[in-house]
Amino acid sequence: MTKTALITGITGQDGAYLAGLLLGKGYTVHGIKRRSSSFNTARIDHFYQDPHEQNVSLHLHYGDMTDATNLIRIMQEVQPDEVYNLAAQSHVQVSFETPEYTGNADALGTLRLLEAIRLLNLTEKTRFYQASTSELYGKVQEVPQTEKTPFYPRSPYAAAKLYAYWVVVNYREAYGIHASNGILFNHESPIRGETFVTRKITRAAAAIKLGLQEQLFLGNLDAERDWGHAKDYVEGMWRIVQHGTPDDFVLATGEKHSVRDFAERAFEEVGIEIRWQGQGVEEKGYDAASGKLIVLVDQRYFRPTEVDLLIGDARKAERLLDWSPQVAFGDMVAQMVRSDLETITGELNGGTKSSRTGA
Ligand code: NDP
Ligand code: GDR
Repeated sequence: MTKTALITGITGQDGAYLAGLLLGKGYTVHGIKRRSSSFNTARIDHFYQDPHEQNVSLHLHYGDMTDATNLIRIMQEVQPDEVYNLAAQSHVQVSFETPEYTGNADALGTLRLLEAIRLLNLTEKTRFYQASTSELYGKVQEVPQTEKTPFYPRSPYAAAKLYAYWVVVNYREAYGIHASNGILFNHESPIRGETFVTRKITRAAAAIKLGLQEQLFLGNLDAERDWGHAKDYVEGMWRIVQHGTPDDFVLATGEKHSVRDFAERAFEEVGIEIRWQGQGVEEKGYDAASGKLIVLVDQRYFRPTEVDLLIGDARKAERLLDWSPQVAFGDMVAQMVRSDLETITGELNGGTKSSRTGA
C-alpha cells in the first residue's frame, strides 16, 4: 500500500530534501505552500508533475500555519499516514523582530495540526513528526546535549519551539498519538536559506573569489555549532516516524566548529587563506596573499541573547534507529561553496551581477 505523507514547510530546505526522500520511497506526498507574491517553490520545482497526468505523486496545497480552518480542511482531504511539521518562521534573529508571529506559526501552528488529528479522528492512523531544535537548549546547561539535558530557550523562536515540543509530548501522552520530536542540531546544504550564517559565508566566499563582492559582514564569530548535512537529517526524521514507539531523539554529528572556523574552511575552498587580526567587534579577516580586508564584524548581526555553544550527543538515535550522519563537515562546506560558485557564475552569465555585501 502506498503511504501518504503531508509535509508542512515543503518549500524550505528540509521540506525539499524530505519530499525527495519520500517520493523516492514511493510515497504520495502532499505539501503545504504559502501564497506569496513571487514564486517560492524553486527548491521543489524539479519534482513538479503536471496535475493533469495520471498517478501524480506530489500535490501542493495553499495553506498557512496560522490558519486553523485551512489546516483542518487539508488534513481532512489528505488523511495522511504521516505528517512532518517542518513549517516555521525558522530564523532566530528574525524572531526577535517578529516574536508574536513566530509564536503563532511555530507554537500554535503545531497545536493546530495536533488538534486537527484529534478532531478528525486520525489519532490511530496518523503519525506526527515535529521539527524540534537544539535551540531549545539555549543557555548551555550541559555539554554535549542529550534528550535529557534541560532546556533554556534564548529567543522568541526557541520559546515557541519549546511550547511545540511539550504540546507534542502532551498529545502523545493524552491521546496516544504516535507523535515524536526530532531535536535536530544545525544542518545545512547548498539549498540552505541565504541568511543563515553558513550559506551567507559560502555565497560570499564564491562571490569574493569571482570578484563580485568586496567584503563579508558577520556577527558573533565565536558562536559554536554542531553542523551536519540536511540530507542525513531528513533520513533521521523518516526513521523517527517509522520507529515502533513514538519518542524524542537528538540528531547531531557530535562535532563543533565556530563561525570563524566555518569561514576559514569556506574561503580555503576558493583558495583564500584568512589571516585574523583584532578582537570582538574589531576583529578583521584579511586575505593572507593580497592583504585585502575581506571579513568584518558588524554589531547588527549580534542577537540580544546569544546561544554560545551547541554540540549534540546522538547516541540514542544511533542505538534505536541505526542513524548516523554520513557527510563530513569539510565535505559539506566544500559542496556548498562549489554549488555557490556554479550558481553565481550562472547568474553572471544570465546578466545579473551580485552587489551584496551580506544577507
Ligand atoms: P526553512 O526556513 O528553510 O523552511 C521553513 C518552511 O516553513 C518554508 O517552507 C516556509 O515557507 C514555511 N513557512 C514559514 N512560515 C510559515 C507559515 N506561517 N505557514 C506555512 N508555512 C510556513 O527551514 P528549514 O528547512 O531549515 O527547517 C525546517 C524546520 O526545522 C523548521 O521548523 C526549523 O525551525 C526546524 N529546524 C531546522 C534546523 C536547521 O538547522 N535547518 C535545525 C532544527 C530545527 P516559505 O518557503 O514560503 O518561506
Ligand atoms: P541558528 O543559525 O541561529 O543556529 O539557527 P544561524 O546560521 O542563523 O546562526 C548560527 C550562529 O552564527 C552566528 N552568526 C550569524 N548568524 C547569521 N544568521 N548571520 C550572521 O551574519 C552571523 N554572524 C554570526 C549567530 O549569532 C549564531 O550563533 C538555525 C536555524 O536553522 C534554526 O531554525 C534551527 O532551529 C537552529 O539552527 C538549530
